[in-house]
Amino acid sequence: TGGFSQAAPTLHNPYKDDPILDRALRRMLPQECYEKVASDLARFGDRVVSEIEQLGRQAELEQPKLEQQDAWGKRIDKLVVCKEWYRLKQICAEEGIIAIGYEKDQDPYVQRLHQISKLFLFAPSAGLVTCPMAMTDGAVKTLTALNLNGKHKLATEAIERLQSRDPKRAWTSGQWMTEKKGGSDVAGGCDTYAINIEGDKYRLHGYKWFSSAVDADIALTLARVVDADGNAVAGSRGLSLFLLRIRDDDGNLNGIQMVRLKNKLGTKQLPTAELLLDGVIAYKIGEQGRGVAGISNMLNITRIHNSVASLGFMRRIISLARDYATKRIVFGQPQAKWPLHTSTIAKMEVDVRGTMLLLLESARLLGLSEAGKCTDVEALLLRLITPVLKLYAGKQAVPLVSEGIECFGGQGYMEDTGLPTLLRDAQVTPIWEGTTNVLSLDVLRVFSGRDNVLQAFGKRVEQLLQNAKTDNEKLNKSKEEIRKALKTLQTLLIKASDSALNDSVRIDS
Ligand code: MFK
Ligand code: FAD
Repeated sequence: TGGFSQAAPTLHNPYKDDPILDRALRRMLPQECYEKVASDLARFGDRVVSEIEQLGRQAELEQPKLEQQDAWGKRIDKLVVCKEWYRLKQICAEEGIIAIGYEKDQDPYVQRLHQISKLFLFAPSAGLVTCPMAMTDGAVKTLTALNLNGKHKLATEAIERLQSRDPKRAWTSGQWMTEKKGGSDVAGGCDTYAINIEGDKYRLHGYKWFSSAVDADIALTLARVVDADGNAVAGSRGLSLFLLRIRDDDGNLNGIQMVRLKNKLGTKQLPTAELLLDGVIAYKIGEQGRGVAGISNMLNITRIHNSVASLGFMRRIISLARDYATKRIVFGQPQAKWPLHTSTIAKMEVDVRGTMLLLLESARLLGLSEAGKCTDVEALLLRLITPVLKLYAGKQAVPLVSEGIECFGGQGYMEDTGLPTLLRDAQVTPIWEGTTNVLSLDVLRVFSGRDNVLQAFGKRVEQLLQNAKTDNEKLNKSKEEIRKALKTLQTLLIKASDSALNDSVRIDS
């Protein structure tokens, strides 16, 4: 009695185990590129299983701490993060998690598809190091888009280091937008002020309410420039974008006090701090008063990364549940032999596959747009798909991971299985980087006053329907239904964006 022990679920190579990723890449990439990418992903998948998974788990078990004073009462604000967290960051550099997205030796869209696929394999094992990676990618994109490379000393160094493959040189970035009064309504909530020292150099004073991965090297943030009379412009047009170093070369904080670390439902591996900015030296980058537009480049990148994380959590719970279904005997046979159980897993699988294809399409469009090879229609589609993908994947993740946890019965609820971490961490994905409602409003922002977006969207759907050649009567009927639904959707979107323009649905209220 009591001698039975249940065989645990096995984590298989997430690339070889994925039912759709390899097939999709084979279809989307030129043959030669496909072979190169597939071989890197298959090798990396082995590394996830043999090394990365344990590091990520340890980061969950050994959570960050903040030591604010030394034994003698001196304020030190020392952030203590486990060595596995640092090792994971080094692995990101070695594996080119950021670099791949920017390398130019392949066809324009190949690098983003490669990078996003690699991140997808990494995300559920990464101990949330994917959060600083998202912001780091967003920072490279933002600094590059502002054309600062070679023109601005710190920005030039940052662009090189943020995508470095050398762990000793590699930097990461933070993204400090949210304040106590508002995270969605950044413009309404921002009470950080910038006082000019000289040229583009300022001192920042304010309080940032959520600052994740605060072990980073640089940050992008928003503040209001104070003029010679001590006044600052209110609202969105008063916000400017700033670049700063968090610590100097000796590791001393740059006019920053870490007030406390957040006590969170999940993302416990990740140090998220409240920061008092008390004279931080920062550089205004981009045009004054165009801070929100400037940081949007970062938002759109981190929103794609966020979708990768949502999908990664969903894929991980399904693949563990599938494996477990062959091992757990219920009522005399493995779960996998019970149709009711397999149909539960099948339903999750279908949901995830659709979102996965949308993610890969966004990566393709992102790569094309960055190479300047996007048509106008494709550029609009990318702008449209990004918030839709983020909100949809985030919204899907929590119920789906919860369903997946249930597949393990009581064991799914046990901390030492590591499974509850997936559910806790999934819960953040619909919240940060824009909540579902805020992103719905962003979709309206895209449609607002731009009939060409509707046309672009309609054209792309029609193109896909035509490509899906079929003589099957049932599928032809579905196509007709999709066409009808598209017409209705277009009418609804026109109405909604008209209302947005007429202020009856105010984007800024
Ligand atoms: C594991 C992976 C994890 C990922 C990393 C996680 C770590 C970081 C966690 C965070 O949560 S960081 C903070 C994230 N914060 C948000 O996502 C804020 C959510 N709120 C919004 O997105 C609001 O819609 C917004 C702050 C943008 C509203 O601000 P405004 O100033 O009221 O917007 P307004 O006036 O409509 O737009 C100003 C300009 O920006 C306009 O350009 P123009 O002036 O040229 O017309 C807009 O078109 C432009 N804009 C706004 N959003 C845009 C955009 N442009 C392109 N893309 C967008 N998404
Ligand atoms: P609110 O804006 O108060 O939103 C509350 C509710 O109101 C939501 O349901 C929202 O959808 C709804 N709402 C808001 N506006 C509208 C509207 N116009 N119409 C309809 N509904 C609306 N921020 C950073 O800047 N940097 C970070 O590194 C960072 N890290 C984070 C880490 C964690 C773990 C978490 C949880 C948050 C982090 N954030 C960070 C903050 C995050 O981006 C914000 O919490 C998020 O954007 C929501 O803002 P808020 O908390 O002010 O909520």
